[in-house]
This record gives sequence, C-alpha cells and structure tokens, in this order.
Amino acid sequence: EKEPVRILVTGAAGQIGYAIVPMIARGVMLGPDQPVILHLLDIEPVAEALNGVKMELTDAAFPLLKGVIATTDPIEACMGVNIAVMVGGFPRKEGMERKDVMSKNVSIYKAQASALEKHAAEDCKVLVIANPANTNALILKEFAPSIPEKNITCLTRLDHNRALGQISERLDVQVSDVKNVIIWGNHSSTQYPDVSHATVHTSRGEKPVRELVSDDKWLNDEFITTVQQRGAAIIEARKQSSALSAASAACDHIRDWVLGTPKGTWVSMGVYSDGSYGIQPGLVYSFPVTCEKGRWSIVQGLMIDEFSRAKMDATEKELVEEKSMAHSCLD
Ligand code: NAX
Repeated sequence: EKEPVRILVTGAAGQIGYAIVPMIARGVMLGPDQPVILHLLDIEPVAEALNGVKMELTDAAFPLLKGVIATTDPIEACMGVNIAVMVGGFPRKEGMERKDVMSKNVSIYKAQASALEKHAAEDCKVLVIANPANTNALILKEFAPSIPEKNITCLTRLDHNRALGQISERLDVQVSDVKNVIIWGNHSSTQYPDVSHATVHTSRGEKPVRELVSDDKWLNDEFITTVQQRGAAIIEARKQSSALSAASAACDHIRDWVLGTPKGTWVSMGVYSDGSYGIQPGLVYSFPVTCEKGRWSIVQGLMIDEFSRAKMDATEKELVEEKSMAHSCLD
C-alpha cells in the first residue's frame, strides 16, 4: 500500500470545505489507490462546527482516509503537508469596500505563507481558492520565498469547466468531448474565457468550436459574459456561492497537476507569470498549461488575435491594480 499523502484544507468548516473533504477522502483528488490524511484548519469561532466535520468523516468510514487532524492552529495544520488547498478567507460583506476585503485576506495569506514555509513538507503543492484568489496566491508566494514559485497556484479550473459546460450545452455534445478552452487572467469578472483553440471530438475527428458554433456573436459576447458572471448567477439561484462545482474543480486541478494532463489536452491554472504571451512577470495569471510528472508548463506558441489580446491585457491590468492594492494594505 502507498504511503498516505497529507492534504491541508483551510476554511474546512465552510461550504467548499464541506463539499471537498468527502471528495478527497474518496480518492477523487489523488486516485482510488492513494491513502490520504486530512489536515483541517479553520478559526476559533467555528471550532465546534469543524469538529463536527471531523465526526462525519469518521462516520463515513472512508477506506482511504488514514487520519484527520482538525485544528485552529495554523502551525499544527501545516505540519508535514504535501498538498495545501487554501479555501479559508474573509468573505465580502454588505457595505464593505474591495480594499477592506483585500486587507483582511492579504494578512491571512501573509501569516499562512509563513506557517506553510516553515512546516509543510518540502515540495508541497499549494492551491489557493479563496478570493481574491490570484492575489492571495501572489501574497503567499511573496511571503514564502523558500517555496518554489512553481508550487504556488490558484484556482481558475472552475471557470474553465464552466466554459466547457457552456459549449457542451450549446452544441448538445458530451462535455467530455469538448477540450482546450482557455481562461486567461484573473478569477474575476475580467477573466477572458477563450475558445479560439477549443475543439470538439466528433465522429469526423476533432473540429474547432468556432467552426461548429458558427454564431460568432454568441461566442464573442454572450458566451464570455455567461462564464464571467456564472458565479453571480449561482448566488442568485442558490443564495449561496458555488460550492460543489468549486470543490470538484479543485480536485481536477490537483489531480491533473500531480498525475498529468491527458495527451493533447490542456487545462487552465493560475500560475506565476514568466512573461509568456507578453503578460508581465510577477503576477499570478491564469494560462493554459499541460502537466507531467507533477510539473506544469505553460502551453507556448498559440496564435493570439487582436480581440483576444485586448481581453488578455484588460484582465492583466486588473491584476496589476490588485497587486498594488494588496501591497498598500501591507504598508
Ligand atoms: P465560507 O465562508 O463558507 O467558508 C470560508 C471558511 O474560511 C469559513 O469557515 C471561515 O471560518 C474560514 N476562515 C476564515 N478565516 C480563516 C483563517 N484565517 N484560516 C482558516 N480558515 C479561515 O466560504 P466558501 O463558500 O467555502 O468559499 C471560500 C472561498 O472560496 C471564498 O473566498 C470564495 O470567494 C472563494 N471561491 C473561489 C472560487 C474560485 O474559483 N477561485 C470559486 C468558489 C468560491 O467563490
């Protein structure tokens, strides 16, 4: 039997936490033959609820689950973890300015960066989900200088999966037959869901989405805004933000990162920019990536037309602004 992998979930008493821990314990994230030990972190006011989650994990008797640590101490939570899924954060409440939310989250990510840097396993892979996800990941990177920048990512896979879902509904094809959409930039409403290189598997081979959906107006307009605004549409419908789809996307993100992307397929991940596609280095920006042997690399050489360029630049600009806002919160 394989050695168990230690997985930290912060914000584990919250909505996404409640959805993701059973997925991890069932092997959805790392496969059906990989034992896991869950490290659950949340804050003191919800310590009792966190303990309730631990009780339910015991009651579910998951064969792959070899242990659960539920704690409000970030150091204990980070000890020896191989994977860190950072869901914990301060939500935006009515009447709060963007800067106030930023300030709360930046200080959380600064503190947790140090705990991870000091106590996580060497080569720990980090996925930041809590918003502002890209900028929280950037702060974590800046305050954990000994963690390789390649190991710090943020979640845009939910947006990626939403784009696949929209194309599949529009063309009435299986979602598993659609691939290679791209989410560029920020996990926010400025993100750019791009179908320029996306294809659908058909009985006549791989066909470009742009050929099958001949309605350019829909692709360049409604499709993009639907994906950008999907989070708000879920809140409107459910009166709570996306949780099961976010948890599922987080499992997809880690699974593909650790176990590799299928040949000929790429996925979207928020990663530290190396200047690819003219995006300024020093931002956590979502790119198309392939993964192999636990390492991601940005897909190179895709043709970018003027329409795409403008949208990629707009979301880059927002990330530059978020970065400077985050730094000004730390001053
Ligand atoms: P919840 O408010 O249900 O859960 C958040 C949990 O974090 C709470 O239990 C809270 O006590 C805990 N927390 C707060 N400060 C903490 C700290 N310092 N250390 C540890 N835990 C702490 O929110 P939920 O719906 O689960 O969403 C979590 C985060 O994911 C939010 O920031 C949300 O905006 C973000 N999302 C990001 C998505 C993405 O695609 N990147 C999509 C889904 C989601 O909206």
